[in-house]
Amino acid sequence: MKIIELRSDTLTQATPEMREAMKNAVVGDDVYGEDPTINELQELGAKVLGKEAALYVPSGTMGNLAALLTHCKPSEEVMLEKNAHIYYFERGGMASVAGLLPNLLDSDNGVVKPEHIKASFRPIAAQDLKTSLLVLENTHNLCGGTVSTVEDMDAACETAKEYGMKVHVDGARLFNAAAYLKVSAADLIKNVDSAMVCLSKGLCAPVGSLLVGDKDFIVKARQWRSILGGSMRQAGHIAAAGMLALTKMVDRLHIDNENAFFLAEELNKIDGLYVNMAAQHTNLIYCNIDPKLMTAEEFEKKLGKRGVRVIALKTGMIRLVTHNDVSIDDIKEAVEIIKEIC
Ligand code: TLP
Repeated sequence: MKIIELRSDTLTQATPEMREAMKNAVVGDDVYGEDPTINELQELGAKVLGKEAALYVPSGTMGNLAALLTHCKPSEEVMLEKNAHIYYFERGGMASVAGLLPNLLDSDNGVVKPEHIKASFRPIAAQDLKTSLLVLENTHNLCGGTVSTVEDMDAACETAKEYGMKVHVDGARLFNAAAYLKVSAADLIKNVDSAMVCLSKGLCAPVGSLLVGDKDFIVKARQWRSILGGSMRQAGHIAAAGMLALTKMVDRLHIDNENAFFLAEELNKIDGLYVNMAAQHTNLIYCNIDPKLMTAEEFEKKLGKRGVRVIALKTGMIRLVTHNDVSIDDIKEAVEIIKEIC
């Protein structure tokens, strides 16, 4: 049976060019700073993202956690949107490993505005608590892959700085946001202190993320990466795929965003399914299912049996994600199967 994989862009397979590059990579021991491919990837990542330095980490989760540990001390507070991936999906690492208290913010569909920050800020004098960091997520996963603009990012940063907070961006899909807005990823994060971007999602590397910031931040984050068990020795083999992720795959992300828009419009034509098109910016589609039709879990199961893989990630909703391994024809085929099932 043919499989149309729409659960996540994390399921993308390395391209043939990446496989070749991984085989031929020149490598060394990265703990000694001697892996030339990792060094090259970090230099390129820093350049592309407009920061002084970059650190190659095994996963987005580790990149985010290393950033929290670097910016904050235990018992301090971190502001983040109430559906943030760090809060929702990262197994409570911010509390259990970093000892940090979350202060959950409201947002406009994942976009954190100055008023949301101001409404939740608790003055140090009242609470004897330091709020040291604001986390922004762009694109925002659970809010529908929604995008914060350059202006939104800058305004949030300005407010964070007024309150003495640093700013970290969970930019797992920052390049999808940049493609949607037709701006550079560097412009989106020019005023933040650190950002994590994933090479392993829409960019198709098998594994790996980059954490960027100033040199001092990256020196400290490197120590945290080591403590977290993320030093990877001859990981130049996978970093070689990361190089191609940055050089060859960024420019095609607009296709995934456009395919998702097409798919979302098609889903909206089916009775009992509903996608909020106002929030349909990038490659993640969150589709509401009328409970009279079936539950999201039933929908996931029924589609799965027909080879269309989706995921019931939120109550009453399924998520579908477009990426390099699903063509527009695959999407049209998936739509026909969805129609039949509904
Ligand atoms: N997201 C995954 C799942 O964990 C839900 C997905 O399929 O979307 N930040 C954001 C915004 C993410 O969406 C993810 C992964 C991460 C961080 C974590 O990245 P990894 O999986 O590399 O640790």
